[in-house]
Amino acid sequence: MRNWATWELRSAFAARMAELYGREVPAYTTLVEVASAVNAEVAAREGAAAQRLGSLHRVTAERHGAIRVGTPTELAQVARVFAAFGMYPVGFYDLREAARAAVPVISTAFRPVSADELARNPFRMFTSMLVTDDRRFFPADLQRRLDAFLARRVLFSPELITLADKAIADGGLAGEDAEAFLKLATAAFELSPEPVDRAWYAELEAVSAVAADIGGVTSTHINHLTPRVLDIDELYRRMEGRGVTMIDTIQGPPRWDGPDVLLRQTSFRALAEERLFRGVDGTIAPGSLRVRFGEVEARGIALTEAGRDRYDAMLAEVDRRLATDGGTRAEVAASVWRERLPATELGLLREGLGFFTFAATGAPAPGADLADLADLVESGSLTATPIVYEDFLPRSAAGIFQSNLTDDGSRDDALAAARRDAGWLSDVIGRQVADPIALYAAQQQASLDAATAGAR
Ligand code: OOG
Ligand code: NI
Repeated sequence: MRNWATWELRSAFAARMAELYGREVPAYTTLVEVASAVNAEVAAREGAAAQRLGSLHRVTAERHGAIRVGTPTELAQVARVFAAFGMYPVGFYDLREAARAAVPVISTAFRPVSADELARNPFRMFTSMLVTDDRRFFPADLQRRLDAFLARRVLFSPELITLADKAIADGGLAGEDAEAFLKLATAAFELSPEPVDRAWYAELEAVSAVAADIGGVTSTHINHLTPRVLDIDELYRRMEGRGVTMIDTIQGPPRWDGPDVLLRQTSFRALAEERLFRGVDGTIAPGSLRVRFGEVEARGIALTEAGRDRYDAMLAEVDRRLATDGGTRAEVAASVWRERLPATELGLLREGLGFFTFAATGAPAPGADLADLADLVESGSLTATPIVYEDFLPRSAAGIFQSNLTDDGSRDDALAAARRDAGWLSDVIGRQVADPIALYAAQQQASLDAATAGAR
């Protein structure tokens, strides 16, 4: 009987999610076709330069998924399932105020954390949880009924959780258990044929379409699965050329002549899906819901804390100029970037804005003075390879949520917010939610220690 290592389970899970989502949302298949074609063309045209942030093989196979759960209990359970796949919580995203529309959730991303595991398979899952006790969205009576509804449902069966715990304890699973685990884990994110209670769904939808999607039904589902593409502007044009209407912007950094940093994302609303609805008199009738979407992303260099501060300041400057001078966001952003961000990797390194891994070239290190890494790279003693950004951006995530909603819902800012932070989330999950910047910094430092070990 074959043994499945954690990463093999993760790869198989990613493949099964793709198969499931492709069956449920056919536009996804179009998106993957177009993304693969663009990737192959960019790699053929630009060669090694195109693959500086990941091989064509990795980039073309790479996906992130998004799911949404309702309660701390559900989040703790899904965290065990993801831990069995070697995916751990990284980053805390509070989307409640990041969007104009009512998005009453906080999120984290479950992903591999070590460079080795990321190289084997980087599958990650953006996971959002409803904040039902946030009065800005849910009055007390609605919260009480919502909590009761959520407490009655079971998203993750006891068999699934038992197998997850076994995989965590043993660092993988043997043949039959692996098959059963993969099957149950995939099925947990399949769209359920169970009829939707029309009145309940509508009541939540009046507050927030996201709340209805999460708390208006008795199951969860994969919301989207996102391929990675090397040229997102080209992909955007080609999808529109195929008659798919994309949201009106690409979220995140603009297109510009310097290095790709962080994350650029765009999306389109998927088609309405047939669902059954139960009316107040108990009769079942067909209808449709339009909650899922297609998304695609291009990944760039991970930024240091200073780099993120620069990024945030540039975003604010873009907003300021747009408000005072007008123009299109893409143009204004590109000029702010040209003014304020170094246009080369070496420039990012010199200003301490980006993360890199270093390797010794064999050339003698000049005086082993490591104070100025950029000088050592420039003189050829060290090579610096950028570290790819593996995480998400709160403003982009909020923008993606929002641009795929038809109704803004309501949020009353005069009422009390519920307090949430990374520590709260860590307590719920029973595991420290990692700080993305600390992970990149540790990776950079480890490479530097190895590269300079001989020089000291
Ligand atoms: C998640 C929205 C955010 C991303 O990649 O930032 C997102 C959701 O819709 O559940 O997908
Ligand atoms: Ni996404």
